[in-house]
Amino acid sequence: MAGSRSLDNIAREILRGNDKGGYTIPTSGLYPYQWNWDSAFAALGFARFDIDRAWTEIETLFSGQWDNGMVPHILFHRADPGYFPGPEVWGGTGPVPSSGISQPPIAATMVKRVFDKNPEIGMQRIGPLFDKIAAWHRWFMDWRLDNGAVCITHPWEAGRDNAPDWDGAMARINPQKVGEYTRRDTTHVDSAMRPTKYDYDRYVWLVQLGKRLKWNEAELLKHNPFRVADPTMTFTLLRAQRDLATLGRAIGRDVNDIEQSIDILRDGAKTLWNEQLGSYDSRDVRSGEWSGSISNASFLCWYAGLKSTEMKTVLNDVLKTVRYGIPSYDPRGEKFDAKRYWRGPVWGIMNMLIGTGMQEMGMPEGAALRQSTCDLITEHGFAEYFDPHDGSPAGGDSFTWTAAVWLSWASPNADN
Ligand code: 9WN
Repeated sequence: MAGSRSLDNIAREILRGNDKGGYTIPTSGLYPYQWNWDSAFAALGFARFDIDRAWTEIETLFSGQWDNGMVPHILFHRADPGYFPGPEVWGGTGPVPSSGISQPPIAATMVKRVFDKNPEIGMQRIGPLFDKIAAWHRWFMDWRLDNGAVCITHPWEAGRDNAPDWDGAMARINPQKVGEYTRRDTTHVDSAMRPTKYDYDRYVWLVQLGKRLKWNEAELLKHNPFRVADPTMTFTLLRAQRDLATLGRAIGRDVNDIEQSIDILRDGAKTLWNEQLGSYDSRDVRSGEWSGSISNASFLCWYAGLKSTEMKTVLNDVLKTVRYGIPSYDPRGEKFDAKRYWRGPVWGIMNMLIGTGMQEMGMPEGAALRQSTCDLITEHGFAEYFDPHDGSPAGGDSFTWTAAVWLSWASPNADN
């Protein structure tokens, strides 16, 4: 087992190794492009040893922002045949070839943390970024709210691609006319750890629909059968708006609009409380049905600044069932699968968001989760995700966000 100092060095090497010049890929082979929330985590990792590079990561991400404010979930800076679906399948309409959907808006929160590390440099870099982040958040507020909760229009948008949360909405899609396509992910990674063909047919069908509608949000609102109000999006945007307001005040901007949106999102978060399940849950806006899913996103309430003793009880019950928390889906649920992507495995990034939320709330569970994430990475490496029972690594390796989580939170040398 490597010591924490040498693990810090390995984590730095992973970030440097995945650096393609101004942006970082999540891992080579499986994900050869710039992903939205991965880059926000990467920036935080870089901030431990190269503050300038941290700012550049976010600036490159926002170079792909669309005229309507949307920041894509993938920027295809340089074509790479190793990933499907690539730029031509998506037909993004922004300044950089891109996908047509977004991802959890954590950038403002990570930018605030990078800013706080060195406010002098932060003051030089934050100005233009503040406006761009505000425009992105406004796009969510304008196009994606359902009773104040933030909706996704594609499972990839939540970053939790094949979570059981979407099963109901996915089942209503008939992907018959999707045509032939070749997946590339299963050439890089064991297919038992990836979404199924059933899921991929529907992912691709939704991409084809969006492209046909030229990614016009008003049209998508009318025609896209997939619209799910999601705790990942709602809690991260609520948190991000708070952090953006703080940054705005620090640089003398008018933050009235942002403050109003905080109230709307706080009310929206209440609509994700599933009383029968006794947990935060996803809500299918088209059918009105609950997903009935206790996922790791359910525990992002504290990160969003919401107190919840009920979720604390749920968390302790879930943690009793695994060696390494927090599983992406409740192991007591029949859809739990310890190895398959977002249907069971543990993700360091989610642990960090949830854990920092708990630490900020003064909950001792936060430090315990940090320690358990430290043990997981120390014993099992910098994998994309892990089996919650035995910690065995899954998905891609030398993974950017796991290295970033280590450097900025899980390592005993990180400032917590
Ligand atoms: C699709 C890059 C991304 C993460 C997502 C994760 C996975 C992509 C894929 O990888 O999704 O966006 O092809 O499976 O689910 O959260 O941002 O690491």
